[in-house]
This record gives sequence, C-alpha cells and structure tokens, in this order.
Amino acid sequence: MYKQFINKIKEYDSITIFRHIHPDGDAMFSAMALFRFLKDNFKDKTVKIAGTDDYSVITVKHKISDAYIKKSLAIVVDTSNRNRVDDQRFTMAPYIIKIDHHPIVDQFADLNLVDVKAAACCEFLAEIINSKVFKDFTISPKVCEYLYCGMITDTNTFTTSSTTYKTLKMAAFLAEKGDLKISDLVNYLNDLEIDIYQKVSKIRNYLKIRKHFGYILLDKKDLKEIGIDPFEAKNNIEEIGHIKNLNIWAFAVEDENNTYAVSIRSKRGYVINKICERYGGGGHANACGVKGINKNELDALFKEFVELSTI
Ligand SMILES: [Mn+2]
Repeated sequence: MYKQFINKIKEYDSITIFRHIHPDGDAMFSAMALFRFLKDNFKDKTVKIAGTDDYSVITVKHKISDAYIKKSLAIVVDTSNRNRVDDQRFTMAPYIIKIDHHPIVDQFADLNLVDVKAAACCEFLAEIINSKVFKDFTISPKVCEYLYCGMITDTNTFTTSSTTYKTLKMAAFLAEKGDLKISDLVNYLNDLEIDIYQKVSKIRNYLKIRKHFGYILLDKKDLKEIGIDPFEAKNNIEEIGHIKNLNIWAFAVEDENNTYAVSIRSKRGYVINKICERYGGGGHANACGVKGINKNELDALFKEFVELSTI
C-alpha cells in the first residue's frame, strides 16, 4: 500500500494537498508536514496546499488554478468523506489519495490509506514516513515538529481515549528525530491570549448538566455578547470533559443559517458517533459532530445523550 503511495508521488510533477473544511490542528499540521516532507525530498516537484478556511495557529494561502489541479496528484489528509474536503476541485485531479484515521464511511479516493486506530492523522503519517518504503528519505526537524503538533491537538496532549502505546511510540520517534523542545510546542499550541481566557470564563457559565450529560449551548445572541466566533467557542469543548461525573458532553453553537453545529465527546467507552450519524453527522466513537440541525433536532439529539449517559 505504501509502495503504491510512493510510486504515485514519483509519477507526478505536481502535487496538491487537501484537508477538511474548518481545519483543526491535525488537519492543518498533516497538510503542513506532508508539504514539508515532499519539498525536502522531491526538490523538482511543485507542491501546494489547497483550502481557504483559517486555522488560528498557522494559515496557508496557496493560489491554485483549475489547470494545476487537473495535472496534479491530489492527496487528501484527515478527511473521511468527500463533502468535507476544503476545495471541491480535488475531484478534477487525475489521481486521488486519501490518508486518514476516521471511521471509514466514504472511500472516495483511488488509493485509500486509512488507519482507524491512529489517534491522529499525524500519527498515521509519522508511521508511513517511518516505514521501510520511505527509509531513504529525509525526515527534517520541521516535519517532526508539525507531526508532533498535530498529535498534541488531536489527542488533547495525549489524554484522549484514542491515545495508544503506538501514539506515544510515534511521538517519541518524532521527539528524538527532530530533537523537539516538547514543552515549547505545548505552550505554542495551548497558551491563550488574555482576551480568549476571559471569554472562556464567560462561556463556562453556560454549562448545563442533565444526568451524566453536560453541554454548553450558545445561540447567536450569546456569541455576540461574549464576543467570540462560533468555531473559536467550540474549541473549548475538551475542558467540559474534566467534570468528574460526566460521561458525554457537547458544545453547540447557532450558525448564520439559524441552525446548530454541535461537537460531542465521551469518555469511559461511550460510543456516540452512531447517534450522530442518524442526525447527518459523524466522526470517531468518542469524538464526533453534527451540523445544520434545527432546534427540535438539537433537543432530540441531546435527549438521546442524556439517556445514553446513564446506561
Ligand atoms: Mn484528525
């Protein structure tokens, strides 16, 4: 499988890297790491990263024409289904490779490399470039740093239930190979601006708990009052999970279409993605989301989580 991957990279002079819409750290750092890795090892190739949405830590703005995509190899990272690819022109590419770690719902690529056990796409990428097939290639400190950062973000600094011994093995490999300054990277990713810290304090007051399910729901008025945009607000979902008696927790925000986007997390093995799928969403067993649902659907969804959380 990896052999096919390397052969396709060799075959094309141009490569376009795609990732999912509203990129999180794993999506962005997977794309950045792959970009750097390809540039380091194939100096004659043109490599670009597609996508227009922003990620707070790093943004990339590569201008990409239709003609460029039509002649390039497309590599889509950290994206489980075709609708979530940021820049739908990826379908114009003559050959598409997917590298992902989400549950398999849509094998949209010509070559699908998926490890559902990997805690982050960056973990899987680290494993791929550390495999025998890639043994003659350079893995630069920058590539190590990007992959490590992606792993920190998707595993909430190695604390999620998806974190395994393999995650830590890959992290150790990257830390050694790139001589990484571990605490500097954690600070770089997790330190907050004072205004965000103060906004987060306000957000906490919106927490509601029903049985073993906790949630924060912010409508447009709340978001305006706090002065935070919906996606920035939703980044604060993880800390709700530190409340001892909660098994499932959610963060919902109203969007510009008066519908709701919800992120949901669970611990102690509560499987939540099957419920999300019934509402048109999806994701991992313990971390998933639903978008574009109305208030009644949101209430129904939350009711299911309240019930599930007590079993
Ligand atoms: Mn991911």
